[in-house]
Amino acid sequence: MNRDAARFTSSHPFTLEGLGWNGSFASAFERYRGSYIPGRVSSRHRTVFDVITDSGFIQAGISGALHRAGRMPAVGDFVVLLEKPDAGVSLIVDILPRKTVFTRGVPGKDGEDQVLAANIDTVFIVTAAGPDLNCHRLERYLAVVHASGAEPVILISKADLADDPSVLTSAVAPVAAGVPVIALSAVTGFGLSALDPFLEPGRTVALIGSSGVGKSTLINTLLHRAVQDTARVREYDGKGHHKTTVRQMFILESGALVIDNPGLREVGLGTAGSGLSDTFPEIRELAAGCRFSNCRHENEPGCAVREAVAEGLLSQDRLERYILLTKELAFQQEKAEIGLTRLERKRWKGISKAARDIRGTKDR
Ligand SMILES: Nc1nc2c(ncn2[C@@H]2O[C@H](COP(=O)(O)OP(=O)(O)OP(=O)(O)O)[C@@H](O)[C@H]2O)c(=O)[nH]1
Ligand SMILES: [Mg+2]
Ligand SMILES: [Zn+2]
Repeated sequence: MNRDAARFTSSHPFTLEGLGWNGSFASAFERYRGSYIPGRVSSRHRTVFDVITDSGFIQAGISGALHRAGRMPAVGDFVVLLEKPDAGVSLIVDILPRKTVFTRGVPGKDGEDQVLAANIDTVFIVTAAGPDLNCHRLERYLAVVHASGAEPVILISKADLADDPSVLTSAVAPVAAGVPVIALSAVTGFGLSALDPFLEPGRTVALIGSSGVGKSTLINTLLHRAVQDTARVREYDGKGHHKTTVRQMFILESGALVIDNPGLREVGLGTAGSGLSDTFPEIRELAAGCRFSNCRHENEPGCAVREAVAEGLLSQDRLERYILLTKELAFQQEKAEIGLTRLERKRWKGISKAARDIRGTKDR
């Protein structure tokens, strides 16, 4: 058991509910009996996964069948484990259907969006006061989060560097479009209590944002808040200065689960189609008044969106970015469709190989 495992088990006797388990996971698990147990993936190393179960923390590999089918568990996944006491290992044999899926937004080589984390309730999009505060990038993050099914919250970190934190929140208000915005400082503790409603027991929160915006520092602060054991605290600080390279789930004293992510260099839109319309809700509403239902709001006659710009109700800037992101999305989707054909072929290969294995026959 490694150090992180020790932190998990020291103060929390786990229940599956505490890990975010619910009725739909339970019914998906029903067909498994006997030596199968459910668990939640807290971290992924190259081929080994850290999994939390109601009896503690284990490490597991994945079954050959999952591997061949190209089904890779992600952090946050609820998985089905088969204990193999003779071999001294646990195997992940299935991934229970995901409640939400957070993808990189950049299709992998097989054209399918890469799943970064699963079953997330809330995503804290972290952006730092100062030069990182970039509304355009926020729009991209928002699109990806909206598409994931998780609820976005914008955090402006390092508020201690600003003279007036209220300026920070109003700076992003035009792109927030109703999404909560919280300015905070992990250093002074300013604004931290505003996170409480999102950190309820069994809720899963993921932090994303560029490298250096203070995601890990914030998690450290949240972990420390109610923890008495300072030795452990120091130990954690020891690696806090390194940039995060491994995605990992932690359990806060409040009972919430938080996932630290490595800084994202690139925020692609992937196939986050639905996310875009949620990111620009005012444009979606205005578009209902356009003469053509497929209006691109460029030079079509009877465009209610351009009319709103002319009347000063919508900024030209925001419309331009919407159009740009829409075009990018169309391009990505086309790319993904091409890739999907390839992916289907790979899947089929996996399935037919598994079938041959079962029959004990060989390809010739
Ligand atoms: N002034 C100030 N500095 C902070 C705050 N939070 C974090 N920092 C500093 O910002 C730097 C980067 O913090 P990290 O927590 O490592 O950032 P990260 O987002 O986890 O970065 P990656 O792991 O590379 O993605 C560190 O030097 C922190 O001390 C804050 O609230 N105020
Ligand atoms: Mg980090
Ligand atoms: Zn229009």
